[in-house]
Amino acid sequence: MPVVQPRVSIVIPVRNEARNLEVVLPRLPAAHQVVLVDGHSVDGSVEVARRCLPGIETVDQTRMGKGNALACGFARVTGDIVIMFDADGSADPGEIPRFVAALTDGADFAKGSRFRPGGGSEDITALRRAGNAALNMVTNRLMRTRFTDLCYGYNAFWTRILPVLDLPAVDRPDRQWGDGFEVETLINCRIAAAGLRIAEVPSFERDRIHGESNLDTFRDGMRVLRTILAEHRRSKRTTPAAMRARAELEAVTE
Ligand SMILES: Nc1nc2c(ncn2[C@@H]2O[C@H](COP(=O)(O)OP(=O)(O)OP(=O)(O)O)[C@@H](O)[C@H]2O)c(=O)[nH]1
Ligand SMILES: [Mg+2]
Repeated sequence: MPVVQPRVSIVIPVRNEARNLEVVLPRLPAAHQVVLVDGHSVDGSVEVARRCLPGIETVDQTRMGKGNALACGFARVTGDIVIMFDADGSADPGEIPRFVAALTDGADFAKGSRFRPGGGSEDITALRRAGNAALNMVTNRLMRTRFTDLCYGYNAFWTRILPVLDLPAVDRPDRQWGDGFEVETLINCRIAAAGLRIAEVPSFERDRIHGESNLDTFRDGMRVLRTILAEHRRSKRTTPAAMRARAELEAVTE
């Protein structure tokens, strides 16, 4: 049964983004829910967010890393659609309707792409662009996908597909694979392996407004490569968890 007017939940991982939140939060369109997942910020990010957007829900992440932050945020979602939204000013809130439209038009996963006509970036360095292109190519070869922008954090999906992502449990105390910046690749690969419908949405990435990136090009690039190889192996075997996830998904989409 298609949802005619889907409720949109915006999930924002935040690690010391107080000055950016002041600019970004007032620009968000009205949404069913905005969830800020705090990553041990020491600059008053949570207080600033509550002041700028009184209805915002805030949650502390349980471990370290952007992947764990997203998993904690997804666990709080009550809407029909999840928007993954960075707090640093790179993601344009004006593009949210485009992501929602891709989903209501039939996609399960709307993947932002800086490299589709109409997209772009003023934030990506030449080195990261080259690394992303290489990792993108490896993924497309192994997973038989046609991604144009593997390592991009602005994406959206129907909440009902969450079981397919099978992200690490949020209540485990020890660090899990998928807790770091590899999370976007992990999600892309699992969606593809499950045979879900992916639509790419042209997206323009702006420069981070204040502060510095949390990403380490080489370390995180290697984590992404390991993730692609691991997800390729995973896609070859159907684990009980994956079977359960697919069965659940079929049950809700029937
Ligand atoms: N909660 C939480 N948020 C994080 C963590 N690492 C990054 N983030 C947030 O995730 C978003 C993206 O992080 P960035 O550091 O901008 O990384 P990026 O956008 O991949 O890389 P750049 O293009 O260099 O900015 C921002 O809103 C960060 O505050 C973390 O460990 N925990
Ligand atoms: Mg950024």
